[in-house]
Amino acid sequence: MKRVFSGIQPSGEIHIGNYLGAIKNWIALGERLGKDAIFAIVDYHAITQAYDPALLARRTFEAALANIAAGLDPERVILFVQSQVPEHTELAWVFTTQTPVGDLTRMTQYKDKAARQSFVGAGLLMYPVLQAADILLYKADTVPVGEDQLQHIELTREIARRFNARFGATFPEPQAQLNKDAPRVPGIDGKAKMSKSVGNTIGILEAPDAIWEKLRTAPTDPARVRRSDPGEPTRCLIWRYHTYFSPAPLVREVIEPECRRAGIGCVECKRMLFDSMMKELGPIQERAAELRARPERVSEALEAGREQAAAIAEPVMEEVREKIGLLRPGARPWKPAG
Ligand code: AQP
Repeated sequence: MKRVFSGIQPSGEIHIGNYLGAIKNWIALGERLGKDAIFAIVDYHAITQAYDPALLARRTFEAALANIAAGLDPERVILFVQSQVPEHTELAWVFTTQTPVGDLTRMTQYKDKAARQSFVGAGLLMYPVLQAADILLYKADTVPVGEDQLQHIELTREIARRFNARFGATFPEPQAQLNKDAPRVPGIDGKAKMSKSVGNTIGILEAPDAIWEKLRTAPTDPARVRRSDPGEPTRCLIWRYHTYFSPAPLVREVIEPECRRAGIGCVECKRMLFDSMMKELGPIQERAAELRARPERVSEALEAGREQAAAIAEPVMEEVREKIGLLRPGARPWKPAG
């Protein structure tokens, strides 16, 4: 692994699915790779779905703030805003010319999101092409993501392969890297993947009262109708969340056996989960409050990140412009006769 790239959309509040599935992994990779760990708040992706322009800048800033509060150190890694490095969209255009439309219409995320929207913009279809550009612009070989993104990373590999075959070796074929403990965090509805656009999230910066209210009303094992009914933890959303936040011995030695013999009720089990969750989220929320009081720390970090990202992206884009045969400024496409 030489260089990693990953992104997060500012399409709503950063939730525990993003945190467990992606951000925790980013933090660990940042500690190992330093400035070869590159992360972007991908705002051009967020506008592929219905959004409020009055909120986008704030959400973008908040997403950066949440990542830093969660432990991503912008002095160690590169953290920046996608739209501030225009080569992302430029490379995406080049890649659209190399991507069969059929490859895009079969993407599961496109089909799911298109089914939920009354207006389906072409941007939603092109989303994975922009994602390929995000990754390949930095010649990243590793992409730490949640399971929902695996299909997109496979497409990125195909785009790299096709480009290299036509224009000469340029891009690596990147590999996805999953956080094996939480590749697909279920939503608080207990049905779909936790997703900002579905509205089934627990935000990492959400107020503790609001988090408790969501846990309190969340579904549990349907077999436990009365307090005295024994449960099967592996069927229960709350048990799954315990595996993410509670110490393994507590899950193994208390939660699982006590649920099976109806020794604890669901509300008690949810209380224990809430305590474990707040142990992890509490310090993140405190750091977020400190950053809100000194927002210049976030804007300065993003500005430094923009410069560092641009320094990598610009020469790669120039290499692409030359390889695909564009007329470069001041150049002549033939040698003078004689
Ligand atoms: N539920 C999840 N479990 C594990 N990982 C997840 N990720 C998202 N949801 C889960 C991972 O978080 C990273 C950033 O995701 P994103 O915000 O860029 O896009 P997304 O996957 O489309 O996330 P959402 O919340 O579902 O956003 P919307 O609803 O706006 O599309 C990615 O690595 C993702 O895999």
